[in-house]
Amino acid sequence: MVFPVPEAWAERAHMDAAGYEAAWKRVQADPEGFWKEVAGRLDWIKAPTKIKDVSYAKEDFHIRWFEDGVLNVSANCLDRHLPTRADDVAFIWEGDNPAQSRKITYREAHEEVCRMANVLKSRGVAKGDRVTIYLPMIPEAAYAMLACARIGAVHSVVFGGFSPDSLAGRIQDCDSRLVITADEGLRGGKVVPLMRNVAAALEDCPGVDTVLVVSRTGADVPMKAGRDIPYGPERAAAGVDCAPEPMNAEDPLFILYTSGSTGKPKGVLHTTGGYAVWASWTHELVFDYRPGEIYWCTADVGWVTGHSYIVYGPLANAATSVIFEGVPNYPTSSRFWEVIDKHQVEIFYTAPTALRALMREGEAPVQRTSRKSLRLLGSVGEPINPEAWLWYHRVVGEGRCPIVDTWWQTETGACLVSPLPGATALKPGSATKPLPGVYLQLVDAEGKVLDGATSGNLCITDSWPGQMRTVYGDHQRFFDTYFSTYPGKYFTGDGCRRDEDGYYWITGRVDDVINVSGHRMGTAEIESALVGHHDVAEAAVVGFPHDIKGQGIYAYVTLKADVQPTENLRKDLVLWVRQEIGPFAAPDAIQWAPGLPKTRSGKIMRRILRKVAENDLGNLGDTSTLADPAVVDDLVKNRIGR
Ligand code: 6R9
Repeated sequence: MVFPVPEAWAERAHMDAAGYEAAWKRVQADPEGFWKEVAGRLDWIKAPTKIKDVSYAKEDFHIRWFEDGVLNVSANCLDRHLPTRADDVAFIWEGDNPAQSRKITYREAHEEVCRMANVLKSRGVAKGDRVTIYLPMIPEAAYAMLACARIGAVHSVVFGGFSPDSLAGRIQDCDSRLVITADEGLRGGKVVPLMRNVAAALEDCPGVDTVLVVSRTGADVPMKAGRDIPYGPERAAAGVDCAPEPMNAEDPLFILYTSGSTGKPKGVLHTTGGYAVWASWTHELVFDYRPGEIYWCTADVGWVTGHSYIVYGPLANAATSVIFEGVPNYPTSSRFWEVIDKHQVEIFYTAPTALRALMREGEAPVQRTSRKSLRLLGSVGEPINPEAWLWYHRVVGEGRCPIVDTWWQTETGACLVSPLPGATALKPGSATKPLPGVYLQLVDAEGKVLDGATSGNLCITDSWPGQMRTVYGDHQRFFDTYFSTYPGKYFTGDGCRRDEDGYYWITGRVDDVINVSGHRMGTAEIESALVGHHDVAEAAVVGFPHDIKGQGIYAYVTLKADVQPTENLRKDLVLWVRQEIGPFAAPDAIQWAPGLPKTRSGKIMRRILRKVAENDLGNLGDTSTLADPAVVDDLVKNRIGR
């Protein structure tokens, strides 16, 4: 099934089909000239003359873009729009409670960012310092990011759903001295005890000397004298101007922690010039954005999608960007569509998991709204199944809105593979084609390059400006994780099919990363939480297909010898993981496993565990190399059916 480019889109688009072909030709013929021109979309204090300097080779590994350029990202997102667009709306904030919403102009956003930047400076934050941001979806979250960018501090936003332990680990890893949080958050009518979590986290973070506490609910939360400072009075006393710090293109902009297949989360580090160019260019191309259009990305700023497509990309393009505090099904499952009508949203960008959950409620909650303002729909975070795609297209978009299914990662900074609404015919479930200058390759397990219509592991053979530059504090881990599996290439960790038309279909992770409701998690993290419980001897976690979440979490748990498996213990373990990592990491199924299938060298055979969890029992493969093949029979017999 193919949906051709609507004529009206081809006519208005920044890049139509011919433009896409032409851009590919130019970037191949003259990459330096091409990227120099793309970089020209930003305001540079000193324009770059050195454009690209990259080697993926082990001996000479480095990635540098625009390296002699100087700019400030906050000035690009705010100051440069003031002469002509000061009264345009930068943010529309829609509260969890539908009665609360607010518009913030570029003039106001600039002032708020300057105030917060001045508060940070007055508290001793200097260029290069790390600041941890643990805020709900309120405008202050965007102000905090931009305030850091303004003074050259490196922000690390931690999603408000993370537990005190997870927060503490992230604060320690990047050595933040200052944390910005709120008294409480509000989501789906429930309170999120942010300040309480921070206080608990800081028991293990002696390096933090200052916590700025934004008032969201006004609740009376415990404040430690000398350390915890209400932001309100500081803001009121701060100056409304703060000169943006000139930053080198390769100076760090932010760190964002993400899960990998092994060990603790990695601090993905993005730098200033390349990231800003990539977020802004892709936001304009993929959403065919023009200033004045109302644009809503439903992500949380705690994830990369919120960084690139709520804050940096849209603001660099003088967009009106909606910040939504709530959830799709509160107060009712019409909420998304009501917000679209209320603010006349034209471009709407969300995750397949939300669509699948809303689909389950039927068409009525959608049909009672108008949605006439919508022109373009987007999807991100996980593969979108054709059924959900078609529902999104037919019911939400009433058949008139193209869908951009955007594939990318925290590591890639912003979109790499996506349709362009005026250029690309759509196939439901396919992220379609790479953006100009993104060189995809499929390889087999041995690294052999696969041509034509085929399936394989997705690699990228050359750099793009928005590529991450290092794992904070562990450059070796950066190389080992992404560039050592297939030497000379960036390995994405995703499996992918390419069809006869050269369209790409991402099939999901091929490593031990699972994607649960668009939340990316390492199975190792959940295992280590489980093993931290005093009754657990060993645990292995795998994903299984889940109708709404995309993937669910299936945990095999071996208890200590003297512990009885009970229903209470099962509940206790679910609660334990929620507390250790966050509610989104709670296992969907826990199977008591007297033994785990291991090779004679002691390696857990996850392939078998995955098959059992998927109920693909006819297909367990060779179990003869197991130390004790009998454990498999027990696993199959006691499998949790869902
Ligand atoms: C932006 C973001 C990255 C992983 C990625 C892939 C999956 C994201 C997708 C998609 C299929 C899409 N993913 N977008 N899979 N189609 N359109 O989600 O970043 O949280 O780092 O996750 O998400 O598996 O490798 P991140």
